[in-house]
Amino acid sequence: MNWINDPNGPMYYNGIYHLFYQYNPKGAVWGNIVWAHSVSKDMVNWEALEPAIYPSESFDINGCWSGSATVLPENKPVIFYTGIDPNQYQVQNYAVPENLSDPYLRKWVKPADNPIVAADETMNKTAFRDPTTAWKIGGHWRMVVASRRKQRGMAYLYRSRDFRKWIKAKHPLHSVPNTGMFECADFFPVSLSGDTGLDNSAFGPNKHVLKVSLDLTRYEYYTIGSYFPEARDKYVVGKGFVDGWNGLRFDYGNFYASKTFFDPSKNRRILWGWTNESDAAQDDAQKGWAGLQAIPRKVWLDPSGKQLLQWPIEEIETLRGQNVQLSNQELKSGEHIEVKGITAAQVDVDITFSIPNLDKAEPFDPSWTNAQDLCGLKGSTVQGGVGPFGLLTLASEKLEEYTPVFFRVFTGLYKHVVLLCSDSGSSSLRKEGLYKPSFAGFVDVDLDDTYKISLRTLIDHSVVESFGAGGKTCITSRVYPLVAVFDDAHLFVFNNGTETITADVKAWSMAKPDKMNN
Ligand code: DQQ
Repeated sequence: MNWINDPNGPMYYNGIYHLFYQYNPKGAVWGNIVWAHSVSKDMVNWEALEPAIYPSESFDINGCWSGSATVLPENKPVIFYTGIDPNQYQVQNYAVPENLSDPYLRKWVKPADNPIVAADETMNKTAFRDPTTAWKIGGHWRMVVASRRKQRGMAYLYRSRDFRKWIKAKHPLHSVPNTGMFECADFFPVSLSGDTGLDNSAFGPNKHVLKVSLDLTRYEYYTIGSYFPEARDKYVVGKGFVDGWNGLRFDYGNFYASKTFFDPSKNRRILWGWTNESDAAQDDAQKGWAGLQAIPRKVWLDPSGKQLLQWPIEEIETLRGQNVQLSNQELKSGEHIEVKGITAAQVDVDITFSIPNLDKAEPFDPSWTNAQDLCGLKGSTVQGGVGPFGLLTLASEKLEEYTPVFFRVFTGLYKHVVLLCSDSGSSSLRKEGLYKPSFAGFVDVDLDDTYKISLRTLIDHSVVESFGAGGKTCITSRVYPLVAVFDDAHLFVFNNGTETITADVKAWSMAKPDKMNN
């Protein structure tokens, strides 16, 4: 029930995954914010516990906002979070488990030396929040707090020797003009090769990622670069990365305030993100809940070094049931073919499309810099040469409603340009009260080498989460069909390009998760 937003303090501790999240115990709108708490052994089946952190002291009396967990080397977790004080100022607090031998860490205490960090006179006291997981290099711990200075996004850096007394570094870790407020900064190392994750304190031959959520545009972007802890403690964005609102995104759809953590049990880095509703506040009040956490994703560096890759955690496959396959399925121009025998409202689909001939791809106009605008212009029914081809998810039998997830291939100056769209324009017959954007992102693949491209989509009633080209471009959409629900939802593969495409489709009905111990 009720409202949830940002994932907070994800961590793994003694065999249990913990996820906290911003939660309103009193309704399905944002407000009265506490840290709700859920625990799991596999990040699929969860047990909801009592809220772990809620307003109780002067330093958080007006709200317990977002933050992160750090598991100290002696295996002791500490939470950092933002408290809203009696002046509505944002201060950074810490909390520790009351009893380390409680396997669920239900109760958290806020030591008396809180707050540990407050904005000084040069800073914006009402725009200073969301402390990161801390990392230690040499004798010093570090953490970042997100902020702004006028319209410059700021990632302030703090250092501590004892984890209690935190001092602001002379220079911020990073700052960017004209982005507006940074929220929920996340800073972490990635291995140069392979998909193994690194602990936040790992330092060596690796790269670092800085992600910020932009309050103004309500989406996030990340850059990959180098971190120099010994040289002014600076993060330097790598060559070729766009450092601003037009940068690379974890997700080109409805996905915000995300946060990663290192999972030492499987040596991987996991990404959590909040998916807001796209219906109206009165709909949320009526259904009694709003917001969800997207399926956790493993994240690592693409071998090219030019971007990250993401993939739904392997544990999600434990929900797979009935499986159907279409092998080498030809899709001629204008065809749509149903994937029958699965529960199309709750399904995991994995497809590889083969493109026999790229010659007929439409020319790419270099003025098309905005993927979402391009998808709005060239929707799933606008015939192209190579594509649009892909999936019609949550479709009614006669296609009065459908959410297409599809590729379109263009001929660019040097190589083919690939667009992935998740278009909610036709997702619902409902005319009013829904936000129906045509989310899209470009996919950095070399089709000229492979003539193949893959698409994995996880569908769950109102959620469509898509991973293009092995997790290079990801898009999450929220849609609210009226007809294509439960057993009346269908799944099709389609091709509206002039060129024939073939598809290898695997689809699995997905079961509902259970409580943690069942
Ligand atoms: N949500 C929290 C803030 C954060 C924002 C408040 C991002 O701490 O900046 O609920 O969605």
